[in-house]
Amino acid sequence: MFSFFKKKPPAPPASTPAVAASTPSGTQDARATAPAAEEPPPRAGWLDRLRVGLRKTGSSIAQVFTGTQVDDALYEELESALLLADAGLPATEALLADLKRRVKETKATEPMAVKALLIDAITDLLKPLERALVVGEHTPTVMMVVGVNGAGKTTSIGKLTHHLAAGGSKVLLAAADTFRAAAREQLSAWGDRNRVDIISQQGGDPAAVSFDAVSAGRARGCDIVIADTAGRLPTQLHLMEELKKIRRTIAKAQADAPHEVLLVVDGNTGQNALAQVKSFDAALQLTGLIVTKLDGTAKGGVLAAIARWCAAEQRPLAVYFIGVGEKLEDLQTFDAREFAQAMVQ
Ligand SMILES: Nc1nc2c(ncn2[C@@H]2O[C@H](COP(=O)(O)OP(=O)(O)OP(=O)(O)O)[C@@H](O)[C@H]2O)c(=O)[nH]1
Ligand SMILES: [Mg+2]
Repeated sequence: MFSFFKKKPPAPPASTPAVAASTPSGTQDARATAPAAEEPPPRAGWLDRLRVGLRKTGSSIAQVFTGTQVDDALYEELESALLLADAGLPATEALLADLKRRVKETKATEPMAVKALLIDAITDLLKPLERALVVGEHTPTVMMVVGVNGAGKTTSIGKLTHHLAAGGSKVLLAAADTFRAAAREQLSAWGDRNRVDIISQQGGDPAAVSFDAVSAGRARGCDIVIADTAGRLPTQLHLMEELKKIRRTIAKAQADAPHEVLLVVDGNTGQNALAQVKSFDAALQLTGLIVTKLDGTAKGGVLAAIARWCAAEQRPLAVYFIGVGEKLEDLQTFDAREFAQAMVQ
């Protein structure tokens, strides 16, 4: 069973080996050490929504296995279905090679058996992305949330804040999208729903707001500070430069922060999502992702593309959460096998 996030005590002094935040969250050991992890939200309804969301991809991949033969035609159809699902060429090629190896090893001859092996192959590809968000190691844990306009940053922060507050964490939000009044109001609305404080400043400098929020978070003994940033700026300003400045300024308020730089990507944007991962990572050294809108027309394969890129580039990014709707409970932890099953159906 999944915890929504993992609570850890503060990191031990430098002399003892630190319990790495990168400890694989999937291990029993790691999960067992989460003392006050919140009761996880029900997953069944969520999985159905993900299945429905990915149905287009799922049914077209499932279609490949409805025949009676495992032959070249089947592999060709699968290649097309994966490419259509936004998996991209490198991930598609890697999955096909891995699948053929598994088929050979198990001597599978039935298409349905090959379909099960494909689920295994996709699961293994996606597994490195599956990691719980760690909170509690730093006081406060500082997160910076970035992403293009409309990706779902503010909504995801609202949902995440709800879960963190419900789990007993004291959260402070920084409205670092200072250019639009609506952005502050939107974040405030989520803040009110969750009874958390917000630092905002109309028309102020986003980096200054972030600095104030981290300083206030330290002074007030907050567990978590989350900075919501803009996805688009007035044209004369360069988004990446502004975000880099926020990152640098946060580090001035707390030396080891931000502890998490989360990119929110819209699951419907296909291969463009991978392009966003690359450019935001190059500018900001991401730690993880939240993939939203997987309840819509998303095809899901882009997670395979991202996983493949992370492996090739040795960038151990996590997919901490996925969004499957607009309601509070529609943010869920990412489970590689569940996702692979929903993709293939
Ligand atoms: N269906 C669905 N809609 C979502 C999801 N996440 C966010 N949205 C919707 O996407 C729209 C944009 O979300 P925001 O949270 O405002 O996006 P943002 O990244 O903060 O946008 P900017 O601040 O303009 O850069 C809103 O209408 C949200 O309700 C999701 O998982 N599923
Ligand atoms: Mg926003």
